[in-house]
Amino acid sequence: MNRSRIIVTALVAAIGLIGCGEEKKPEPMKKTNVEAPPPPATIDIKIGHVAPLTGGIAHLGKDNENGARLAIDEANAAKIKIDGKEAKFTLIAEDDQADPKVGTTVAQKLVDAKVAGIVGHLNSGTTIPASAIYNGANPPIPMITGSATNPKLTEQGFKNVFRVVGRDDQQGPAIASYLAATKKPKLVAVIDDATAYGEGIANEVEKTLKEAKIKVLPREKGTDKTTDWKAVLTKLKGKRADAVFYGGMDATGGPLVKQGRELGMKAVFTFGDGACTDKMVELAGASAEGLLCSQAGIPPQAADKKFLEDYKKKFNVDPILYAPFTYDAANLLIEAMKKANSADPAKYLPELAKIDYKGATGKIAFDEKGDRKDAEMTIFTIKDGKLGPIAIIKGGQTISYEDFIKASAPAPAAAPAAEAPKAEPAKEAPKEAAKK
Ligand code: ABU
Repeated sequence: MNRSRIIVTALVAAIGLIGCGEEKKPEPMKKTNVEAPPPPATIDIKIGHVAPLTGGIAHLGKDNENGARLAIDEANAAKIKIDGKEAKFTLIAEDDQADPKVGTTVAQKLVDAKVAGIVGHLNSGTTIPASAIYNGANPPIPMITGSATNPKLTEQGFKNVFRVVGRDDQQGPAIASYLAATKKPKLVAVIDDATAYGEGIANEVEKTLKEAKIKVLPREKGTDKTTDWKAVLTKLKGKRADAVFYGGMDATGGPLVKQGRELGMKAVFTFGDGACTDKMVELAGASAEGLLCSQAGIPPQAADKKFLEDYKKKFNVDPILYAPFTYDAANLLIEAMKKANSADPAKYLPELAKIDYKGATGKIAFDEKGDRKDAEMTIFTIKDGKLGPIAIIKGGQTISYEDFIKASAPAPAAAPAAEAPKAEPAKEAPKEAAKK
């Protein structure tokens, strides 16, 4: 292309561009009276959670805390309205170290922080003294434990105290009766860790065994820190007990069964809920095989499927023991606030007392003492290195775990049930199992 043709082509292109591209001046912003809507009014609601987050049973404390945290996070995502305002829930998680003194200090701290409700504590030994602090607040602060099983908690007459698991005067008879019916021991050794929980459940077990005319050796004791049981076990080995019941937690129960087997004891080792976890396998290895234990509710794997999925997604682990129950406890507080349309403890407490709620652990309603009506008890064993449920006791009736799952609708997440011991399971727990 020669020079003049290039110039002509460029001019035509430029004229074309001017013709096609109408230059529009930006219109000046029109003034309008429409302004951005104000952010919704919010109401900040603090809920306390207390459990041991340090020490030998910190894994159980975290399990409890996770359950409550999931409920709080879900409530925030749901943008619940209370008194016309969007509720912003905050979980204040405290560590009571499973120590009754620390428990009351932490309880006072939460009262001073003006929490609207409490999920906790984990241990009976901390929950009972802490409940007096929450009861003494003005107004009393509603508290729901998802794990403390000593009956004394709800026998104090405090109207602000609730429990979503069963009690040890249900659990003790349930595990003792199952042991008696399936293993038929003639002589049983009973050990406890000298805590409110450990001593209390051991007393209930001993009472039930004696009522069944089974001999019980004089009580042996440790503490909630004992991990060397050799002196106690050596003494018991000489007595040739057919079974050993230990009232205490898994951190001390694991070493107990391990050392018992190392000493050559053939007795059936039996535990309550504090030592009815997978941690027993971790701590005792093959020595844990065949042990019997109980939990004061449905097993975690039988909880609502959506809860189990959401829990796994959020924390990347499965619940260990009572996380489904602390999840329900937090949701119960929130539900009562919704019903009262208020987070004022004085206003929502009456709604909590009369609540009828379908939770991840089933239907929940409280009796006049604040205990869960019709709480289930579950019996477990360890088979092939896995803790699995074998029987459910409810309303004095014992049914196999398979039958319980079949009868539950909608079907919960299936968990492989461990094989029941060969002897006939108890058809009915003794009177105490149904007593409240
Ligand atoms: N229920 C077993 C562990 C908690 C307690 O001290 O009651």
